[in-house]
Amino acid sequence: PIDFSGTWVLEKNDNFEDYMKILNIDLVTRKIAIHLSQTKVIIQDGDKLTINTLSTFRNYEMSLTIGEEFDEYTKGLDNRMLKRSIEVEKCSFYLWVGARATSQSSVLIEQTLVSWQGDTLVCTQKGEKANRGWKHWIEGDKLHLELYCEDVVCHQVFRRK
Ligand code: RET
Repeated sequence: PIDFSGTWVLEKNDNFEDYMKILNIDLVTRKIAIHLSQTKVIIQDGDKLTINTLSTFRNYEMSLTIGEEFDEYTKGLDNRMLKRSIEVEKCSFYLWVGARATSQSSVLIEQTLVSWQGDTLVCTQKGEKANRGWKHWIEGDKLHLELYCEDVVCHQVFRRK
């Protein structure tokens, strides 16, 4: 399969505001996040994938195995908890407390799966929000990321650093 590894700098970010809104991200965070320069650092090693979304304000890191369902806790984004099985069960108490500390609402359980669809990496985030997920693909020398939730689509384009 295609190798997404590398450092990628955001150069286009269509509809990010609506995407954050549909995830119920608060106004202050949205106002900051919309102007951020974002850099994705991707390490792809066989079916292991680490995706780091870096900014001067906050980072978001995700480590996963392609084809294996896992819990995702979207800490610092919409703070939804995406339930994982065995491994994370051990520290689920801490995740739980962390989630409660940052959010007044109850903790929501979602499950995330990333898999290949041809040369596109497709992620589904099952949980409270319908039709939530993202897709990564490469076109020419650009990395594309489509983030979607319900009827909102955000399209990001990155160039290699
Ligand atoms: C930032 C800054 C703080 C506020 C928000 C952010 C959004 C991050 C997102 C990351 C998505 C990452 C994915 C990676 C897959 O390749 C930039 C951390 C809301 C939406 C889907």
